[in-house]
Amino acid sequence: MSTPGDARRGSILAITGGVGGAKLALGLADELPDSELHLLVNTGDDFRHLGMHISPDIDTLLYTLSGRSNQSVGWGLEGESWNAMNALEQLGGETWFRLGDKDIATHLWRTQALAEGNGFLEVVDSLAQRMGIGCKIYAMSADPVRTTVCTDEGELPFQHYFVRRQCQPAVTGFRFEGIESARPNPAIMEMLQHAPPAAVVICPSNPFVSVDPVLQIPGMWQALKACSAPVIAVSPIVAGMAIKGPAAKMMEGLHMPVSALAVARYYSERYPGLLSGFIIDDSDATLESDIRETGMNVAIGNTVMHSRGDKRKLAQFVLQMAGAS
Ligand code: FO1
Repeated sequence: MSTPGDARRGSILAITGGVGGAKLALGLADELPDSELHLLVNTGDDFRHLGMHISPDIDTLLYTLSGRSNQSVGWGLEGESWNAMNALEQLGGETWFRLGDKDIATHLWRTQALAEGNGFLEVVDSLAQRMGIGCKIYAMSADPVRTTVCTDEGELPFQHYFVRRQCQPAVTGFRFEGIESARPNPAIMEMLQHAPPAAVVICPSNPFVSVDPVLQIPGMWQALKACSAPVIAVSPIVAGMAIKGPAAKMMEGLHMPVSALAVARYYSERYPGLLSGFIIDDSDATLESDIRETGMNVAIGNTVMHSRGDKRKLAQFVLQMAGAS
């Protein structure tokens, strides 16, 4: 990994969900020494499926950071074969959630490790090590939190809304089952209290189903706010559209304007005083003064990450703002 630049004063804690957040995480991994990057990941999308424990956001990060992710869809592994799914289909089994043969190995390994009594946090750590990932990946909690999407057709478990129903039902809200009793990852609380990072970055992940489950673990956002680090978010909405996934559709369902400003206001109302900086895309430059009114600094740059170079440049931009905040 490359040498750190001028703006850096220590480690970075990045909060992320799946595909969108993993892009910036990869840029940060290219920029920072392994020991200085800590990734705090949503596990609200996890579910049990076909007898296996699936952790989509953790796996998206594992595959992205180990250079093996399927670049065209963002999740799963490159060069997959689908023999198990095809055979399952012939048996009349459930195939709406596409699990490639190699991906299944990850789920089998994790499910067995958990069944043998290993803790979830240790299992995540072990998988990262086995995949040769140097930076630290922290699940938000060892306790199960499961995102449920409230829709005009009733409540749906997250993957049923997202994959099985293709985000068709209109969203009316969200519930994070189990969150009241979930304990934050103790390593993160320890870090925030005794060795705070130089900055906390909220990746351009979905605010409602990727970032909220992490921040709403009891004590989590308060500990982030109380630590000395600036907290900087990158808008997942660019020019009134979500770069990836259903964030824009969800905002419409929640009767919110679809804009980076609405995301900034959402974070500042839900987590007062947490964010000190907000990064928006060049195409949203006219929103700057309204976002500043929420009390945050605003930085404007290219936040759309197509190439590896784009990811790295956005990471540099984030680190610059972190150094300046
Ligand atoms: N997303 C899909 O849209 N369709 C799928 O069939 C699918 C399978 C899948 C398998 C393993 C995995 O780790 C992720 C998978 N995803 C799939 C992505 C996943 O549902 C979402 O990326 C996240 O949960 C949202 O962040």
